Amino acid sequence: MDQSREIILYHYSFSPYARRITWYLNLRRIPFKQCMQPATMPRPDISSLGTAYRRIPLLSIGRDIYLDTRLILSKLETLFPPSSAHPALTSPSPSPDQATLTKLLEHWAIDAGMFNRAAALIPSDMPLLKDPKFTKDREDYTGRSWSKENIERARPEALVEIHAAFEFFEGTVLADGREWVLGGREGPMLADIEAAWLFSWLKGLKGALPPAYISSQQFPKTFAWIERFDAVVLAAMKKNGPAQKISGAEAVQAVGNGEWAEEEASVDGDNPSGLRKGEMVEVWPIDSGFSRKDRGRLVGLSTREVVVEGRTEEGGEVRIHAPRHGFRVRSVKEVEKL
Ligand SMILES: N[C@@H](CCC(=O)N[C@@H](CS)C(=O)NCC(=O)O)C(=O)O
Repeated sequence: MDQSREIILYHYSFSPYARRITWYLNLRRIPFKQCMQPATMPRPDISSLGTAYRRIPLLSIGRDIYLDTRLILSKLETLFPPSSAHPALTSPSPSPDQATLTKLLEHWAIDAGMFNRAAALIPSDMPLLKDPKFTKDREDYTGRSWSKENIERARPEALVEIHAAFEFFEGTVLADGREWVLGGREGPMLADIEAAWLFSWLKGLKGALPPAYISSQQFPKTFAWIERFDAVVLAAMKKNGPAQKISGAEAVQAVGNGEWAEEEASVDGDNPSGLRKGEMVEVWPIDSGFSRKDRGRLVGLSTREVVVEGRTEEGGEVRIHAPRHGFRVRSVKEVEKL
């Protein structure tokens, strides 16, 4: 690994979103280090990087910090083009159908509410959900009650949606007996990751899926695909060995002393908000975790990402990258007028 552009993943082991990234990095044999985080706030390792963002995971490459798995995956696709060292997970010339399905599966899993439905199936008697520290933290995060009654009330509707998701895979995506989402026999692609993270999480979460309603009996193709996928990922992880764990202090040092992962972006002069390079802005997610905002000078703005300047606790300059989709960017002047 290029020491000056080290990849560091900040996550906790049971985060299904983080698995999207650990799987991707392992399948493409891209080396990374991991800085393990507590399941609840505060997360001083992350705030010391100079961002207020609370969601997991977060990825730093050198001095660049990337928020949200959708942006992280698309950056990794660009920064690590396929090579013999880093095999591709997307075809070099995907058919329009393949590219469309991959993108739509991302929206389906994240924007269409599948993750929220899956999360509603976490069994209410799981030790974590009996821990008041955890439930209080998630109540602050989501703004809704995490009482046992509330969790149980949401379950039937969530089960129907998740059943429909299994039906969609069984009867449509995998209906012709294909091994992988895009067909072919070489192995899983990004399109598989875009959907498997939810299915694999639910399958492994004891008590989430009632066997009489959702199991390999009703959905043999879908369960076989999840098992195939999990086996390939596990084999890749075994082969690569565990990613080295580093402390928050080591991580902030590596970031502060690192190189930029990419050149400074520019601000699209025609952006409809009329934002200008160098002006102070606030950036925050609008789908969840919206109470924590990053404030900094605007460095880059396109239809795909917003980049702001930040500083680590030790004073090192960093750039914080967030996707435009699912995030809001506002001039501080505007925010202060409100
Ligand atoms: N759209 C975000 C969602 C990330 C997300 O919701 N992550 C969950 C963990 S799996 C989270 O941050 N939960 C609250 C927390 O851990 O503080 C992404 O794609 O990265």
